[in-house]
Amino acid sequence: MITQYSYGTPVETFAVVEDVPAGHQLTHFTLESGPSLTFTCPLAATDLVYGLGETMRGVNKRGGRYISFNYDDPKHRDDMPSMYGAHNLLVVDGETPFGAFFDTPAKVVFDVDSKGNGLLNVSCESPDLRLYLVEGSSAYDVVKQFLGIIGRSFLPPLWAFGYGQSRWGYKTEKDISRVASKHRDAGIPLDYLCMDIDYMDRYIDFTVNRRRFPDLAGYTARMKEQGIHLVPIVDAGIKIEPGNAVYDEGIQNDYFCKNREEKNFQAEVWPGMTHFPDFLQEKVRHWFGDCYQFYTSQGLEGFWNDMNEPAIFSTEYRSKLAKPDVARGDPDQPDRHIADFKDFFHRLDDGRQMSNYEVHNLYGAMMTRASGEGLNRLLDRRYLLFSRSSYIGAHRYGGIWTGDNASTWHMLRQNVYHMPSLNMCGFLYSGADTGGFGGNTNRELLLRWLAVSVFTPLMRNHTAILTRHQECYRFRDPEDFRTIISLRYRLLPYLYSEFMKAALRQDMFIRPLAFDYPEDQRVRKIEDQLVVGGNVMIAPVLEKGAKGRTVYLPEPMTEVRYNGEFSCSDVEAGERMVDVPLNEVVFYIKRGTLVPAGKAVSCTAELNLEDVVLLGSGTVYEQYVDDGSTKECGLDRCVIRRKEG
Ligand code: MIG
Repeated sequence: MITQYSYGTPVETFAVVEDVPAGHQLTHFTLESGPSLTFTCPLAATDLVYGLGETMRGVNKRGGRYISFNYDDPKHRDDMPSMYGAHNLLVVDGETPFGAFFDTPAKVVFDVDSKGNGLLNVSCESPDLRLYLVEGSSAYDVVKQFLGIIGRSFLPPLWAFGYGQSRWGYKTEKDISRVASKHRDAGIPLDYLCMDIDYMDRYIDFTVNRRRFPDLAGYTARMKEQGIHLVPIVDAGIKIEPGNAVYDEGIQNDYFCKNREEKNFQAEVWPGMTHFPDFLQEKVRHWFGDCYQFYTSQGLEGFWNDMNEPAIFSTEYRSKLAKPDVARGDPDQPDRHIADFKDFFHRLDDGRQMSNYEVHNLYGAMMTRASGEGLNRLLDRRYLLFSRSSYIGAHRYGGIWTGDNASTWHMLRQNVYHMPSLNMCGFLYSGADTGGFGGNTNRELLLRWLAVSVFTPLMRNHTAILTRHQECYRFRDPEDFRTIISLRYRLLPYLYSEFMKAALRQDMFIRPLAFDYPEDQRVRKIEDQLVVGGNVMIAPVLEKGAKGRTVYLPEPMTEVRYNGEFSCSDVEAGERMVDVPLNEVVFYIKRGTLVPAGKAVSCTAELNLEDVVLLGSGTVYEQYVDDGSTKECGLDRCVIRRKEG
C-alpha cells in the first residue's frame, strides 16, 4: 500500500509515474516544520535501514549520516556524505516494514541513527516536497511496490552487457585500435571501448577532433565489424563559442541557465567557459536530445554523460583559486560550490524561476532524460547510456556508473554494497570503474574486481589519466584475465535473461541475501554476499592476499567453480571455507533452479543465447531471448528450457 503526502508546492521531478492516493494523517513519522521540514521516526534496536542508492558505507545504512546533494568529489571515504546521485528512498526493515521516498530536488539530510539514540531523522531543506510512504509485508515487498510506481528500468542492448575497456587518456583512433587489437590478440573478450574527452575538438560536445579521428563514421563502422562499439563521453556544459552550431542554437532559443543579471550563466569546465543547458525545461531537453544526431548519424549508439552534477571548475563570479568569500555556515560541502549553485537559475515549466541550489539534484537526471529520449527518437534500436549524476526517475532513460572511485580494496567492497542499494532505487543498469579510477591498480585487485564485475550489468574497466595502465593484457598471464571475463560471456544467457525479466517485471536484479531469505536471521548481517537474478548467489573475495573466503549458505546449493570449465558440486547449508584462486570464480546456484550457460565468445555479436547448457539442480528455466536490440521487449519473449533426466 502506497500513500503520498504533499507539502507546499512540490517541483515536478518525474520520479513517480503512477497515480498514488493521498494519505490523510501522516503515519510512521512525526513532522516538525520550520524553514525546512524534519521527519523523525523511532527505530527499534533490531531494525535495519536499506536504500539511499549511491551513498557510502554498507547496505544497511544504519549508523550513518548521508546528504542528497549531488556532488563531484573523488574522495569516496565512508564518511563522505554526498556522491553524484540523489536516491531518497529509505526502507525500514523491522516488525512492520515500510519505505519512505522523499521526492524533492533540494538538499536532504538523512541521519540514520548516527548518534545511536534510535532515531531516524530526515531533514528536507525545501518545504516543497512529496513524501511517499510504502507499507509492505517485507522489505523486499516494499521495494517491489516502490519500483512499481517509478516506471520501468532503461533496457540496454545486449552488447552493453559485454566487457568494456576505457581510460581517460586514449586520444586517437590509433590508441583505440591498439587497445582493441591487443584484446583480440590476447583472446580477451571485448564489446566496447569508451572515448573520453580527448576525442573532442577542444573538449566541445558534439564535435570530433578531425586530426585524431579523420573519419569517425568510417571508423565506427570498421570497429563494429570487429564486434566493438565506440562509446563517446558527453559533458553537460556547452562551450561559449559563436559559430558553433549547438552554441548558436542555444543562444538563439534561450536554452541556457541564467545568472543573477538574467544573462546566460558562465562556468568554466573542460572546454573553458560554458553555458549550462536548462535541462529542467522540456523544450531544452528535446533540443539537447536531438543534438545526439551528430553521433548517431556516424553510427554511434552508446554514450556516457559526465560532469552533470554539474561539476564546475570556476565561475564568472569565483575564480578557481579564490577563497570562499563568505562563511556560508554549511560544514557539509565546500562553500565555494554551494555559492556557485546559488548563482544560476532555472526557469521551470511551471513558470517558477529557481536557483540550481534549490533544484540541484535534478540536473544530471534531466540531462539523462534529454539524451535518452533523444536517442530513442533517433535510433530504431536500443541504445547504451550511463550517466554520472542521477535522481530516481532517470533510471527509465539510462544507467549510472558510480564515479571516480580508486584502486583500493575498500572501493571494491563499496562496489558490492552499492549494487543492491542502487537496485532498490531503480538503477538496475549500473556498475563501478572496474580496477579503480584513481591511483594505481595491481594484478590481484583487478582480477578480484573483474570477478565481481562479471555479475554487474555495467562491466567496464576505466581509469584516470596518469595512473598505471590497467588494460588486462598489460599484466602477467593475461589468460587469467581471459578466464574471468569469459565467464561473463558464458553467463550472459542467464545474466541478460535475468536482467531483462527483472526490468520488465519492475523488480530488482541484484538483492541483499536477506531479501531472498527473510526467515534466516543470520543473513541480515551479511553484506558481502549477494543474490544476482533469481537463481545465483555470489560471495566474492574482497580481501588482499586472501586465498579464499568463508561463505554462508542459507540453504543447500550447487557450488559452481569456473576455471575455463564449469565444475559443479552439491553443498550443504551453513558456513564453509572456499578456496578461490585468483584465476577462478566460485558462485552458487539456488537449490532446484537452473542457470543457462553459453559458449565462450570474443564479443556478444558471436553469442548464441539459445545454445546453452543448463547448470544446477532444477528442471526448468524460463529464459528471456531476443535479438539483443529490438525495442519490442516483453515477457512473452521467454522460452522454457528443460533439463533432461
Ligand atoms: O574532471 O572526462 O568521472 O570517468 O574519465 C574529470 C574525464 C572528468 C570525470 C569522470 C571520469 C572521466 C573524467 N571526468
